[in-house]
Amino acid sequence: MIGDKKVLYSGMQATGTLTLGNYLGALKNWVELSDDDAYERFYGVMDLHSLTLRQNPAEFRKNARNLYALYVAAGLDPEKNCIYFQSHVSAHAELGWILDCFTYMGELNRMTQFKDKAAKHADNINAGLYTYPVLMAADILLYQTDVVPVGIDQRQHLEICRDIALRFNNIYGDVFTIPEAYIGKAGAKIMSLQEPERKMSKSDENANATIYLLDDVDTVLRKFKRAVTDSESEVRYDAQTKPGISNLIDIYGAVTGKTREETEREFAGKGYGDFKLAVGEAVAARLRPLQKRYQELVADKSYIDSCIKENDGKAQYFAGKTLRKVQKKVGLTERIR
Ligand code: AQP
Repeated sequence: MIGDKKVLYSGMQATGTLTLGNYLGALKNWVELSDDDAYERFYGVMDLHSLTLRQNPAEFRKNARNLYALYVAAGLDPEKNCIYFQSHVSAHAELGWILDCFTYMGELNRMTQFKDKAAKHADNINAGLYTYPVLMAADILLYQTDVVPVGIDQRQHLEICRDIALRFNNIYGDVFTIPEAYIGKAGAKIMSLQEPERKMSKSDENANATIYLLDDVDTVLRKFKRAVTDSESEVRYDAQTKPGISNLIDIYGAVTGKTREETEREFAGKGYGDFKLAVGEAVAARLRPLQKRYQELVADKSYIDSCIKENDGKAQYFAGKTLRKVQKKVGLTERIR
């Protein structure tokens, strides 16, 4: 809590362009909560996390700023939501180290995302990739967060964050708020359009598998047209036997607000071609205003600069408060000012 408000915290890695999965699983929910005065809201551009993969410095810097602009373009007002760069608040790295010392290797060995990413990047299995969940715990705990809106794939990381916080509190008293995950009703796990058993991912090598938020209308329609389905022709939800069509039903539902049953009724007697076109059009219509606003924002460097400056200070203030408390609790020597 901050004052009488609950704290909401989330973020995304500043790697590549966001996908429809990132949008429906996380960003859309942030926007829906962004006018709710019951919450104090912090959203990080998680650039330190991105360093677990080797980055081209110039491209990386550009991607991180573009991600900031995308948050705003999607509807997060930077005057009401503290949007900031993780690397501008040194407390993240400092608390990350302290929490490393309260996390067991046995716990980290169980993290499925580490196993997946290590398999994908066998030539660069670095220590940062391994301790990623601890830095993520620091991100969340620094702000005394109550609620973390994320997609289902982050549930395990949130569990370890809670375990670390509870362990720390058991030793030192009530230092951290114990956060809860907020997983949206629709779109919590959007699957690849080409391999619907796998989640849609920024780093998928097959561009047809992923809808990027900045894809133009024709590209969106083409990718949905090519989406892998099954040999039947009935638009019916069954994640086991019809994962491709079920994923499209979920995407359609997340964008239009329709339930699975409503979608099945709407497309009863129609073929997959009609359905894929309708999903593509609904997604493209949702992305159009976001893309227009994004283009305006990237052209307005001074506006984004002023938001960064303002919000960095706010994040540093709240994060610094928690960090000082932790440093004192563990017995680090106080600074002489
Ligand atoms: N397919 C998805 N469906 C629903 N939610 C998703 N998220 C990611 N993919 C899906 C949610 O997006 C948020 C940001 O994730 P991140 O940037 O921290 O990285 P990630 O989870 O590793 O995302 P990607 O797109 O899959 O990147 P790569 O390819 O680098 O692994 C999180 O809330 C996540 O749940």
